[in-house]
Amino acid sequence: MQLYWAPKTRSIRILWLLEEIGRPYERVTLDIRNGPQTDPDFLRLNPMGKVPVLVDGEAVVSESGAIVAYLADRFPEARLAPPLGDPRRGQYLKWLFFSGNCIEGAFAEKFGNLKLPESAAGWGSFERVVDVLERAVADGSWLQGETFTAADVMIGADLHFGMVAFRIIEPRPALTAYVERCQARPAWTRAMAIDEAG
Ligand SMILES: N[C@@H](CCC(=O)N[C@@H](CS)C(=O)NCC(=O)O)C(=O)O
Repeated sequence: MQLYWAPKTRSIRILWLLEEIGRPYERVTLDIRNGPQTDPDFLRLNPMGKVPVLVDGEAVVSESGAIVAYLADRFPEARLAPPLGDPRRGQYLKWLFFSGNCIEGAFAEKFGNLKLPESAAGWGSFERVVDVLERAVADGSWLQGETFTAADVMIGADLHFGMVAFRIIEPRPALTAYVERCQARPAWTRAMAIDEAG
């Protein structure tokens, strides 16, 4: 299993998840400042020319939400996803998709200082997304109660970007505490060390 990745990018989601899973994987580091993501060989893996990409035998997966979903199902022994048929899977999938469908848009709105009609923007507004996230973690546990899942990897990494890396989300006690819970996980520490070294 190979992870094509670059330091200080959305690849941290997959690094963190792979460290949670604890199965062997190989890292293929791309220096995206120098353009290897536009090489034809890489574009065959991801025509978007973006990292992360996971190659697992014949399976080639891009888009971090899809990679996270794939890996959590691929290694059920890691217990990072409710199994098929479990009603908790509904909320689990909601949070996986919330990252790409709502948080990415909200962050773009903030970075680009955009103002779109809330009823037309799929994420409503930056404030609405942050309010929903705050309520989701307000009880001091994970998104699905006492059980840490791969959805926490997606949302936790996004909140890290928003609150720590880019500081576009003002600190709020519940969000800060949630990010700290994520950062306290040994797998997060290992992933960050790899990211720093990369
Ligand atoms: N929707 C993609 C976004 C991936 C993405 O934008 N990756 C950036 C780094 S964070 C990248 O590879 N940029 C290189 C480029 O666009 O040339 C995902 O969630 O995986």
